[in-house]
Amino acid sequence: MPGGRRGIAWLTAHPPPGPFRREFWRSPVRGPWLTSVFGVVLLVGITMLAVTGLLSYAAYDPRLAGNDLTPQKGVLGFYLFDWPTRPVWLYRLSQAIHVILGITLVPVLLAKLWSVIPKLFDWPPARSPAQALERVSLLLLVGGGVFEFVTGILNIQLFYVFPFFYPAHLYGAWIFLGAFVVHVALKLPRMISALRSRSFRQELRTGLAETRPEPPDPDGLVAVDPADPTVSRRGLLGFVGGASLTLFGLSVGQTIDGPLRRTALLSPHGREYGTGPNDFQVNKTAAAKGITAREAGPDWRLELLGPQRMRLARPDLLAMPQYTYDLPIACVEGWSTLQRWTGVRLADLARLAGATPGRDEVFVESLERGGVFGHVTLSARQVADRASLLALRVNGADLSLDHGFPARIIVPNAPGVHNTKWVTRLTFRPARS
Ligand SMILES: Nc1nc2c(c(=O)[nH]1)N[C@H]1C(S)=C(S)[C@@H](COP(=O)(O)O)O[C@H]1N2
Ligand SMILES: [Mo]
Repeated sequence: MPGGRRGIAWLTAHPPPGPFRREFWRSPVRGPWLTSVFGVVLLVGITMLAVTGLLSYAAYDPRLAGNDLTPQKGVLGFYLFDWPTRPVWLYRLSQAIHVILGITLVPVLLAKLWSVIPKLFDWPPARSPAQALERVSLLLLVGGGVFEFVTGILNIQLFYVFPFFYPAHLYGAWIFLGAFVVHVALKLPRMISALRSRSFRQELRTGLAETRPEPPDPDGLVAVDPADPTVSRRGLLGFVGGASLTLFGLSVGQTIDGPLRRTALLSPHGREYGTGPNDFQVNKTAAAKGITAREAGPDWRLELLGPQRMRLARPDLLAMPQYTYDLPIACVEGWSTLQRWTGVRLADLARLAGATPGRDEVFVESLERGGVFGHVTLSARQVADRASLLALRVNGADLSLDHGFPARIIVPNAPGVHNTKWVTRLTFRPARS
């Protein structure tokens, strides 16, 4: 085998058999226009996934002690800000978009990968340093993208059995986004010209019999020896769009209260949550967390720590002014529900402990020992909001044990995981910033 430039020429002329030969890829619909249609959908969709994903990370406010599920995040936290409590539906909407759009885009992602698969078998593997670099960046792009979709979907399907989900999904996101930005910058002009090369509406009017390959392209997506079409571009777009719509239809119900919720067949959670006013989605049951009716019974006390210390029984809390608000529980997994909560204001409890609402944050601890969900720090702003409650009742009834009896946190616009159940201690302390 000759070396140097002649070697590359020789390699180019002698690809191994199978997918490394351009004649292997014969689909007559593969081409820059088709790839660009999937590409533009992913460009918009993945941008929305990135924004909502980073917002979700901000909503966790990992700067507050104990909230950081991604230790050593370092510079990745550069953009964090004091997460607001209003509008109360913001996290619910943003996380629903993140999860449901992510599920909906899966067919588009697969179609896009299918449409460019000949590039995976480019031969020779590295023609020049520049081309080698581009291929490595594509590896990060495809690998990172697939990794983000797979970890995200595993998490919502399997709850948190995947212990390093948060750091993996966060670090993966930044690697993927880096490759994504480079890829978009490199390909945007080509995408635009490819989209202009054919009329979308015309394509939707073109049936199988009139389907012809796109003209040969420098990227080598178009087949050199196309087979007879077995599907039109319209048919393929319809199939991918239909698959996306189906996934959307089977998952969007998890954000809707009422009978439509039953349409969320892709939601893996059980559908028996409780009875009467407490009949709504449970994240982790008391049994799953080892919370017994006894420790949540009459001997339960709420410990308040601050400049003052005190212990309150549930009747003491019920004797305080009670407030009722309609607030959502919006889980990072994408499901959400709006319920009517009644309880005491965190600001009132702060004053009882001698703390100052608006200045002091609170560290919340649950009867649940260990794990990442048994405690949370709520910011001074969250403590001060008039709708931030230590809830005792829901929809006019006592909380069920599964929903956090005797008392749980409900904070407007907070991620579900910050609405700690089975609260046993509140420690008010000055916020650091
Ligand atoms: N102590 C404790 N509180 C918790 C959890 C938990 O596992 N343990 N799960 C959290 C999560 S992830 C969510 S989404 C909400 C769900 O509340 P629900 O089960 O009452 O619907 O509770 C939060 N509070
Ligand atoms: Mo959650």
